[in-house]
Amino acid sequence: MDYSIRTTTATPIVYVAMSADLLHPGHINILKIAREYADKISGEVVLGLLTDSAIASYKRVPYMSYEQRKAVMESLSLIDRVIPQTTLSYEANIRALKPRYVVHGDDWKVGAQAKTRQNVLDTLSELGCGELVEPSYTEGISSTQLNADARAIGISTNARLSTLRRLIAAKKPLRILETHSAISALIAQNVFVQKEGVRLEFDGFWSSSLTDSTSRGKPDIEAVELTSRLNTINEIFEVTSKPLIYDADTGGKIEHFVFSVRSLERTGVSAVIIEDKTGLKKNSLLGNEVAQTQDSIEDFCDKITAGKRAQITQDFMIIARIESLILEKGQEDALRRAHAYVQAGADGIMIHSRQKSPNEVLEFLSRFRARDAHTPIVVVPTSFNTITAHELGEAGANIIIYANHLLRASFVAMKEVAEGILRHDRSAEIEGRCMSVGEILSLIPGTI
Ligand code: SPV
Ligand code: MG
Repeated sequence: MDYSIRTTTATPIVYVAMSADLLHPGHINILKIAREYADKISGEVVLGLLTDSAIASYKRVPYMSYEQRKAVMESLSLIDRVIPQTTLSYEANIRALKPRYVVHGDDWKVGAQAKTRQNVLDTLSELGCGELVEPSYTEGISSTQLNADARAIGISTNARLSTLRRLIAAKKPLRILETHSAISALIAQNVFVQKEGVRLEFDGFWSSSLTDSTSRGKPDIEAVELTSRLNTINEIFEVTSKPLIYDADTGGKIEHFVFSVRSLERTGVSAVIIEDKTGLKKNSLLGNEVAQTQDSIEDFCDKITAGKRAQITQDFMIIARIESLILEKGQEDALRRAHAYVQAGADGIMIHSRQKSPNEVLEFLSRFRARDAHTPIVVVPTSFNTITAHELGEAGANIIIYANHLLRASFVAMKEVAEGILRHDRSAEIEGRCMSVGEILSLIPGTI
């Protein structure tokens, strides 16, 4: 998208920046005040509308796209012009526009936005062009509350499905967490940390064949059928709003895969990953310790193409997973396959590795990106777990999947508690290892 802005204007400017995703009376109040200031100086109100990636850099991707939000805001008579603000920081736009006034609610004096505010003050003072106006915050209404209410109402199938593509366009890397039940998905949905003023949370869920099988006490050999796995996903979707990526193993026979694609789309799954293996599939982390056969490039391309033809929505993604490094076939083979799969219609590539070091994945990323700057790349750093998601993103990966950690963590905790009850012949000693019943009751909406 072209985000260039017209900077030269003789008319004095009142500048307001907003996400304007859930427009409410608090926004209108700010805009009315900006309008009054503009009218006093015969100026114009310029809205710096935060782009999707500017918003995604500090919170969830907005419900409405930039273009949709722009259409809404341009129709307001309070605003003369809408321009993009491509970062959370106002600095670039203030330097370009040299506004007479910048208007923002006074709520940003404390908390995560205080740094942004200070930067506005510093830039205005350096340029000597204007001043900051801070009307008092409108109590009783906020985007955060509206967002929480919207979440409680739920999300439509299509809105959830399409979120993944929007996230990929707006943010890098995405962090995706394995979920094998509604309760594990609730954790992945709600957990967050605040780091240097930025709220970090998981962007979506991974439905792992390994943990979906393990939680049913079955081996990871495509033994759990799609219907059973979709039941779990439906339970997850009942209580969450984030997008989900589905691990479809080999995708099965082409004739079956086309039906799976439609079932996944109908459920609201955003992407399916199929791996280029054939015959009895075993878990990749076993590598060549077990017999595993890689599919031919031609046959796997046919599967991708058939899947792409079968899908009904525009947004559903088919991601091709390359097992060449797992099966020790080398970089050349992995790269040849990656480019062939993209040619066949794959919407993304997953490169897998079971090395402790990230080096072979980093080499793949750098060589693939030299020829293809845009196709999204997925990595699963289960073995090479010392590299951070941020570093993998810098190296060219778009999606980082933490593929099995919630199940592995719960197993350790459950075993310890079960043994503790036997050891002490009562539960008093292990209470501290358990969530309290009170917490359980307050965790799930609708319990009380
Ligand atoms: C899974 O989570 O089931 C995967 C990733 O396919 S891996 O187990 O590393 O093969
Ligand atoms: Mg799997």
